[in-house]
Amino acid sequence: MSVVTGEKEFFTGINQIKYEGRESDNPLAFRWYEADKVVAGKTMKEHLRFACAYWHSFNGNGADPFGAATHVFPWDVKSDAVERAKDKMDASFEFITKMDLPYYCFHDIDLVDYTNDVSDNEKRLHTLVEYGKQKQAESGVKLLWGTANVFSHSRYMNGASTNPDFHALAHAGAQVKSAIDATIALKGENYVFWGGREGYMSLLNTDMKREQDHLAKFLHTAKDYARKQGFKGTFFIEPKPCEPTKHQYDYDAATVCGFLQKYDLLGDFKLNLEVNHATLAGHTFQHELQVAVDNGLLGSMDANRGDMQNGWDTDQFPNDVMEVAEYMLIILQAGGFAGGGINFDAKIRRNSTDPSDLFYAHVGGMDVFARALIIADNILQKSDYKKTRADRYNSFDSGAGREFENGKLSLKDLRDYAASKGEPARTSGKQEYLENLINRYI
Ligand code: XUL
Ligand code: CO
Repeated sequence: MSVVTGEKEFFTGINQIKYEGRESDNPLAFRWYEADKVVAGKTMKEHLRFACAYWHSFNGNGADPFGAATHVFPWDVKSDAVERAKDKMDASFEFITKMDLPYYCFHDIDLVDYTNDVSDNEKRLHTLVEYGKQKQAESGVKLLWGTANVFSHSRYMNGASTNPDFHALAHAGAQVKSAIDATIALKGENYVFWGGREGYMSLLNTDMKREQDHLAKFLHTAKDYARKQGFKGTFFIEPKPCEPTKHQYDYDAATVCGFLQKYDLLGDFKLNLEVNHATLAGHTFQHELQVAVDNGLLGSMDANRGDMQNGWDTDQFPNDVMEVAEYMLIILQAGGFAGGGINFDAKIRRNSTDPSDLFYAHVGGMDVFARALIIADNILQKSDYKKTRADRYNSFDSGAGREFENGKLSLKDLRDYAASKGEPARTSGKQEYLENLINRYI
């Protein structure tokens, strides 16, 4: 990939980030991520399908509930909203190509600021989509997924598609329609629904059943529209248990699996899982991945991490090799993502104010996944990990156990087996042995 800048270079002094290997002491180089290196039959680039999140990297300004913006962006200065948005897109493609990231993801309002005028917003987005087409063609960067931000505007304070006021729901429809149009025009490979306000703050004022019916109807309506426009990609639901609502309807992977089944949405929809959302739901991310894989619904992931001591969505960049290796074990065994990839839904800290900080963050995130991919592949190829796990279940491979799996045994048969065989032997689960494997292959 070659670097693509606009008229002005925004990240001056930083060139394209390259693979320099383990011994390099250059903080702006990859030690593990070698895009074309083949691991387990595919290149790293094909396995990992990294994407840059437009919102955190080019809009998020470091503001928090206690303080104003700390990130001052040189692309955010022109007074005309569309001109400003074009500068931002120049900066974003410069960053993405310097990082050698193959994909990006956006919300509609990340690309250009919106007003309260539906038609004007459609025009603005269309202008940026036309500009984006040129940038994509010049660089080869592709759109992993698009989405609509139907949670920030005050009209969505009671929900978007689950708003008790139909008028607000219709506005969400308008935004989703043009975000789908934009995704299709930019050849987006998937479309995401994250229901930030699709939930409740108090059950005292909420008809939960009616709201969930509306959510499902809305998803069907959006999906039917997109299919009619020729969209071939997958729709992803991104689970999160809470924040900003007290309770979000797309609570976790298992909840969304049940929801998709109940409302006949399987087939078009899969999951976009996020690490920090799993933490908030009281699950490991490995658990969320495994639930998705077991249901044939692993679509994509938002990579980040929370903070062990904080109970909110801190969206930090991933850096824990042990943990990410466990993710990659599951992802590799599942044969990868169904259409999605690894989107860095992560932000640099409020006090990380150098332009290079955004590069360090992505270098670290890409390297930790590349390293984890190699570790997971080694564990699967060289160790007895798979065999150890399979052997735990070998009593079901033949004899009465097999008959039970095939539905051939009655409860009385189970009783007779137990009575005739006495006590089962104690068999170790070998947890520490398996945990040590990861360290052994790092
Ligand atoms: C919020 C979050 C979103 C979605 C897209 O927690 O993860 O950025 O990924 O709307
Ligand atoms: Co996310």
